[in-house]
Amino acid sequence: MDVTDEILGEALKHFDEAGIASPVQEPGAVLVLGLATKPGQDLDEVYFDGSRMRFNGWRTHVKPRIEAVLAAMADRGLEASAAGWWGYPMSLDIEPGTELMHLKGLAVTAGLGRQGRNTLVLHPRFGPWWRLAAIRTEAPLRSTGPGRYDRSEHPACRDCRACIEACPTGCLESYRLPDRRRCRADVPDEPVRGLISWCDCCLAACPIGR
Ligand code: B12
Repeated sequence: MDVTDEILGEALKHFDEAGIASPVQEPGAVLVLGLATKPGQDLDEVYFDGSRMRFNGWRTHVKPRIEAVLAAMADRGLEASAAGWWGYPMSLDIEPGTELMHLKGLAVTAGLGRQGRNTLVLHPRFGPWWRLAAIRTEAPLRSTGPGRYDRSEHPACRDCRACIEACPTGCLESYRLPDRRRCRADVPDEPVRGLISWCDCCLAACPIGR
């Protein structure tokens, strides 16, 4: 068992899915982690502290898992850090000039799934009902996937347009969401109570992982 298998084994003690996208940075790799949405594990749970939105679900369910994986990597002498807050990179968190980490592309690169028409990465078992997080490391870990961002059509979506038809605002095009402000899940830069309405219509319509 090499260091890549050991790290993946550690990650899978805490997450439902794990893979490595490499080489996406030189030197090193990105450990891509997936957590399925389950009853009692609502990663979308948010609450408001004044006008600030707090991602309580992510804090409760993802943060301790990320910390456990980081600790296991540190025990092996591997330098690593969570991408963005607790593995969730948002444009709000990244340094000026730094590119936003595209978790969906990384998950595809790591071989964990492929993007569907709803733009989400469809997992063979969970379908769109899983969330992604990432850990950057300089350790030379072995890639678990094709090592490139495959943008070919998802076979399961070829004859299916269920997500496009289910979108209540019509903002979803095949494999693209050209204007995110029209998506009901859009989060304004300065969240204010009442503005957020999570919408899972394009997930609920997907026949994969039901
Ligand atoms: C910004 C953002 C949003 C925006 C914009 C969404 C979007 N589609 O871009 C808004 C607020 C609308 C949003 C909504 C949601 N989001 Co969001 N979001 C993000 C964030 C922060 C960045 C996404 C990004 O980079 N978008 C940029 C665009 C350009 O990327 P793209 O959609 O993949 O576009 C590519 C494809 O179109 C591809 N392409 C073009 N043509 C073709 C053709 C084919 C055949 C193929 C295969 C590909 C392809 O090329 C484009 C460029 O690479 C990520 C976290 C992260 N840092 O990655 C989460 C993330 C993508 N969101 C996620 C989720 C779950 C959601 C919601 C379900 C939330 C909710 N409960 O409502 C909805 C789903 C809406 C939807 N159908 O996308 C998850 C997705 C997990 C998964 N299974 O894939 C992520 C990864 C967050 C996480 N930590 O898990 N989100």
